[in-house]
Amino acid sequence: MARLLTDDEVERQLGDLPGWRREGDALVATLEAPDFPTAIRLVDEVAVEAEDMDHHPDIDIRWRTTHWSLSTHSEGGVTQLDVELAHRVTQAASRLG
Ligand code: HBI
Repeated sequence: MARLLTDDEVERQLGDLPGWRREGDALVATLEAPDFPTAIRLVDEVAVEAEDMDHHPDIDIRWRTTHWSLSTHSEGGVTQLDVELAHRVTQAASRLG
């Protein structure tokens, strides 16, 4: 089971995650897609990765804008699972353009 990361560990790993920040017990990011179908494709791609990880994001979808909040609910904060999922969201977004 993933353990809670210390504040320093989170800050250090956010250095490799441009566009992401710590907000309370979650890592958050707001991403802009070129259009609504691309925003939905991003959510769809991440859904497959999240299911594979058995670790799921909270997503707010508004037209081309998706807001992502990643937290390990069972631990009540940020774990390495959230960092890994943030990388996968970022990679999927860069693949989709
Ligand atoms: N996803 N973000 C997130 N946080 C969790 O604590 C979590 C999850 N997906 C599944 C899950 N916990 C558990 O139900 C399974 O790991 C058993």
